[in-house]
Amino acid sequence: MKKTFLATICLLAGMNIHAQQIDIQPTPQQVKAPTQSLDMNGNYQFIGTQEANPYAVKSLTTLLGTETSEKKGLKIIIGERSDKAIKKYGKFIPKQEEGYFIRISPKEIVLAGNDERGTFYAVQTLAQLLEEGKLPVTEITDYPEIRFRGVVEGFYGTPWSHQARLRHLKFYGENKMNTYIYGPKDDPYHSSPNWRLPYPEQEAKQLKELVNVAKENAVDFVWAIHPGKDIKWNQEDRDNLLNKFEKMYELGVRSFAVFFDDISGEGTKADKQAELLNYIDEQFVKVKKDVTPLIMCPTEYNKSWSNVKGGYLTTLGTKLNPSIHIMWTGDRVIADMYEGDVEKGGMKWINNLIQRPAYIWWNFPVSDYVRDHLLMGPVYGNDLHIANLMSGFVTNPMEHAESSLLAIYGVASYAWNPDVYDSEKAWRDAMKAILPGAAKELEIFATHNSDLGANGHGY
Ligand code: LTM
Repeated sequence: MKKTFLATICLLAGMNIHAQQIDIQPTPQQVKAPTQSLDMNGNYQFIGTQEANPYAVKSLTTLLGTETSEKKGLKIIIGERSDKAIKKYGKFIPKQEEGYFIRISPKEIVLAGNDERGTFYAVQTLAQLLEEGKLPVTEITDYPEIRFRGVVEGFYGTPWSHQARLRHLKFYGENKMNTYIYGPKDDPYHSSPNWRLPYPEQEAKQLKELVNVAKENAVDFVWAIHPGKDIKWNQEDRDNLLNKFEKMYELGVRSFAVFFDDISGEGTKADKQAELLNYIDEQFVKVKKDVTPLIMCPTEYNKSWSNVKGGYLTTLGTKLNPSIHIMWTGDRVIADMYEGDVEKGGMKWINNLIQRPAYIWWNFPVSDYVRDHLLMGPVYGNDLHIANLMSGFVTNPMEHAESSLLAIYGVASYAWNPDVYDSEKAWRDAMKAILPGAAKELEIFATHNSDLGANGHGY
């Protein structure tokens, strides 16, 4: 009798007693087990869309269509903590940057971000929850463990095509990655000989489009320069560097990096590098106000290439302004991260020297040192409990953009919620997400393209 009564109520409210299973990528921090699901019948009234992050609203209307009626239909409330529409849900929203709260009930759907990115991510989660016109009745509280998560296009070889980059930026947004660092070694305008020159018109136009698409997908487009092969430590080259940054700023870039990896000679001097970076920080980043903190890649970017007695890393640690991030690839060029200790190695070793949490440049699945192999195996090897020891985690991919998506999916999953990261599951889920019509075939292909073979880095 009770069951029939409940079923009738549920039917009237558009609910089903059978709940969907919740399987979200990356795994959220907290999910209330759903007991029912809700039929999305297409009648909605949107509340808060005027104030909410416009890219989150756009993503919501792409998913559900536009509002059907102002006063009727299921209420969908969207916005940030400070918005009028969201105020009363404030106590449920996590305080972490990019965090969000979702409530799905027969009365209303709430998509509440702690900030603009949080709202965007709430919509990405909603998109994954919606299956065959149904949503689970649930509540989700979520936020990332690692502040900066993404990709550094930093390999040797053919830089990715414009189309590939556009596809990637959308993929990063969907998978809650917030960073794309542009630094292909073989772009002559990123590195020598042309780092001092502005991009030709066609390339500049494409970069501008990438910046805009990154913005739409909640991704910081970080433009990196690699000047160390022939930089002169004089005012002329300081001006050259700032002029180039100004040109990139005009294209819309608001995040910058300076790489000093893989160079020799004059350019490798730590005190000169620190002086230049601090100069850019004070004359450009702080003056502009809307530019994010600088990221730098040191010359001694891994332990095996570091000479502690020579003082390179200590100099950076003491001299570089504290807001500047320092990248690190681990104990070797190609390595996995672990806690370690101040004496022997690992995260604690490097953080102690540079006096800040390292920003990890993870050299997987980059294949520029094993060019006859594709690296499509699962993402594993990094410690699951060291999120607090790093400021960012970005993966250096293969020059093959599409084939790199498998690993990038795994990194997105790891960097959002490493404590519960499941390497094999992320790998299989990635195949379903990337090639839904041929996931089995992709698994066979990827299984046979997982081994690096013998390589100089011993990875
Ligand atoms: O890893 C760093 C910081 N720099 C270079 C990368 O450009 C390159 O892709 C990787 C892998 O070969 N190794 C490097 O030394």
